[in-house]
Amino acid sequence: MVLKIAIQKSGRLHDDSIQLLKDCGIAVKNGHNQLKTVADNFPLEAYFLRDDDIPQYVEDNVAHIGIVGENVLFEKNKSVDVVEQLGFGKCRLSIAVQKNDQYSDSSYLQGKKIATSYPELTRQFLNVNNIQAEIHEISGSVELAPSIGLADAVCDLVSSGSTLFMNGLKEVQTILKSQAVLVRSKELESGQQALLDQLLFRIRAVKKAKN
Ligand code: PRT
Ligand code: ZN
Repeated sequence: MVLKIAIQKSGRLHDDSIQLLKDCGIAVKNGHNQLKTVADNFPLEAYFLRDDDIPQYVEDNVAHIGIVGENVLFEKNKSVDVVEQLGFGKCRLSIAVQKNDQYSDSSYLQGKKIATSYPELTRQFLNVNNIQAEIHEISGSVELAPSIGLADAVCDLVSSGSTLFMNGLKEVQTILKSQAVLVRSKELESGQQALLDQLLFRIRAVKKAKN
């Protein structure tokens, strides 16, 4: 019996994910040159994937559990259970406009064009607020869109805000606060659930020790 975990291969969640396992006493070699690896001292196998693919792998029970940002999880809307918020990878998904624009509330966006890598979450926000706006999906360099005339506003991830600032944008409304979470397949067998319970016990102890 082995518990398979999906972890980001490289990027903002990778190091903290590996460190969390390490703090739990589980040694996983980092996956920069490998796509999967077996832990030394816990029946755990790690798969290193793009974060965007992690919800699907877990929904399909190819990976039993995974670590992914809530932003990606909610955008993808896959059928998995959130087991625990992990306290790292914190950021927010926010609307930003050019720094001289006068944004009072979301009605500003009526009829405008919004560039984002998060079309579903943006659409939900617009629907809830009864705004008709055009969503322009792009996969990277979203912050550039207003200055090159591609969009009037962006909906993008922010942590320090310096990327927005450097691109002449200002954050005007947060639509989602996000952090990394541990997710679980809905199809775990009892043996895997028992391993997850052991892992979770350790994760909670680690979190407690840090507070
Ligand atoms: O290759 P792969 O698809 O796995 O990685 P990726 O490039 O899609 O994601 P990556 O590694 O950039 O981010 C992984 C996850 O980290 C995200 O899905 C979030 O859950 C979380 N996270 C936390 C962030 C940030 N903070 C963050 N600041 N993801 C992206 N950013 C971006 C932000 O959009 C801005 O462009 O980082 C830039 C710098 O942010 P500022 O505000 O500090 O300037
Ligand atoms: Zn990604």
